[in-house]
Amino acid sequence: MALQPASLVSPALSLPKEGKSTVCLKDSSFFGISFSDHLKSEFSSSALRCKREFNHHVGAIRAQTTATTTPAVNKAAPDGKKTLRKGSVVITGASSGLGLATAKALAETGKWHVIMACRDFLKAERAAKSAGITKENYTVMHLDLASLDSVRQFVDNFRQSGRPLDVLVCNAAVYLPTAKEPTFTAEGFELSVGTNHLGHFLLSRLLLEDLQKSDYPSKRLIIVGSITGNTNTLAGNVPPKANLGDLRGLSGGLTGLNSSAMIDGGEFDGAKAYKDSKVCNMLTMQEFHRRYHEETGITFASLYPGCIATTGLFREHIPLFRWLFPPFQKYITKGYVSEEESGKRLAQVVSDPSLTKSGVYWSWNKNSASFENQLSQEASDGEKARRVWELSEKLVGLA
Ligand code: NDP
Ligand code: PMR
Repeated sequence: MALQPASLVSPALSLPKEGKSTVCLKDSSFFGISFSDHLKSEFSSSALRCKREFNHHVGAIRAQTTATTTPAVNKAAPDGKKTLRKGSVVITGASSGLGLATAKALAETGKWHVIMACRDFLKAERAAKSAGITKENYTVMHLDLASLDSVRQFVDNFRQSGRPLDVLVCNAAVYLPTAKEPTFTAEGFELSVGTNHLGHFLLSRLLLEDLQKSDYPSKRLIIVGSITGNTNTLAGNVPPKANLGDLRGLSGGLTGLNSSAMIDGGEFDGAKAYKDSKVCNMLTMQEFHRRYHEETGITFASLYPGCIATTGLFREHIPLFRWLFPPFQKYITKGYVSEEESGKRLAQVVSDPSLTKSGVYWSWNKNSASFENQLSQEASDGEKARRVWELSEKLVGLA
């Protein structure tokens, strides 16, 4: 049967071209999701064209595994040019999708050693092999973000490995759109926010110290965000919308017992919990920037890599969704990117010398050029960022 993507959305829907436009969506339904009322969304994006002068200024690269005692920049190259040691990057959830594609893109340059921080060791090893990542360019280390003990254990193991930490990428996530009831992490937090936000919050807070110790020229902490957490976009206006409310559920510990499993204190909704977790990711990046950028020189960044409609993120969605979603994104919204392309984008945020600005939420335009995008009002609310930070540090045992 031929697929007719045009029939997937109501004709009442007009999608934005580039730049500033207003989107109006009439009552419509898509993959079981229905809309009420008209949705209006302002799209504003000031495109910033970024040059890719990749590593011209650093010259040749030399491999090195235990760099804690070796300076990042050596003077040993025969041509007299300074050389830079191999960068060391931790990527969470590198066993599939965006994380794996990024690991591959970085490893292929020969300039990075990738620590694949994954919950399933064997799956990660197999994924690295089938992606063709060569042995000397990666290490798999166990990390289950749904357990704070595992996060702490990972940090200990990483430190014992003696590797420096030059870049940390918080990429792993779960998305549970069909769950009727909440499920929980080892410490009893709702699983999506517990994994995507709280696990990464503890990890990045602990590893900040290690990043600070790095002598690499550009140290970065990157937290993957998403368009669906930003209600200033059409995608972010697809119900259920992200909304952290007054954070009463988060302050109650997201346990689903005496308090709600949802950050805003409402009824459990798996799709909303994921989008809320992405708002937390983007707020955390900004709070890191506010607190630590000036003092440490670390670049804090977030990004929307594009709609990678084929990844394992949608594994819990109904089969019809998984079948229709890629052509819908390819032919209707045109927001689709391949895993390979998304990996190149995140690899740029890790290592491109032109993407060192801190506090930025990166996106890419139709020509795959990066630009600094605008976050929604909630995802850029400084006061909310501070409160999410403070509540999160209590929940993970840092305060
Ligand atoms: P995938 O499901 O392919 O990758 C998610 C990764 O997270 C997997 O490696 C998974 O491990 C890992 N993971 C899940 N739970 C845990 C845990 N408890 N501990 C450690 N690792 C865990 O999805 P994507 O590649 O699409 O998602 C990657 C990032 O991109 C996410 O942050 C997502 O929010 C973001 N994103 C994705 C978009 C898309 O269109 N796909 C769009 C915008 C943002 P395992 O292999 O063991 O399951
Ligand atoms: Mg969305 C420009 C339009 C656009 C883009 C870029 C996305 C990205 N989506 C867009 C539009 C729409 N989506 C429209 C108009 C609809 C209703 C017809 C729609 C529906 C939809 C659903 C049901 N979209 C989805 C879902 C999901 O379950 C995905 C989700 O929200 O996961 C949290 C999703 C996504 N759409 C995207 C992206 C990137 C996703 C994946 C979500 C993410 O990782 O943040």
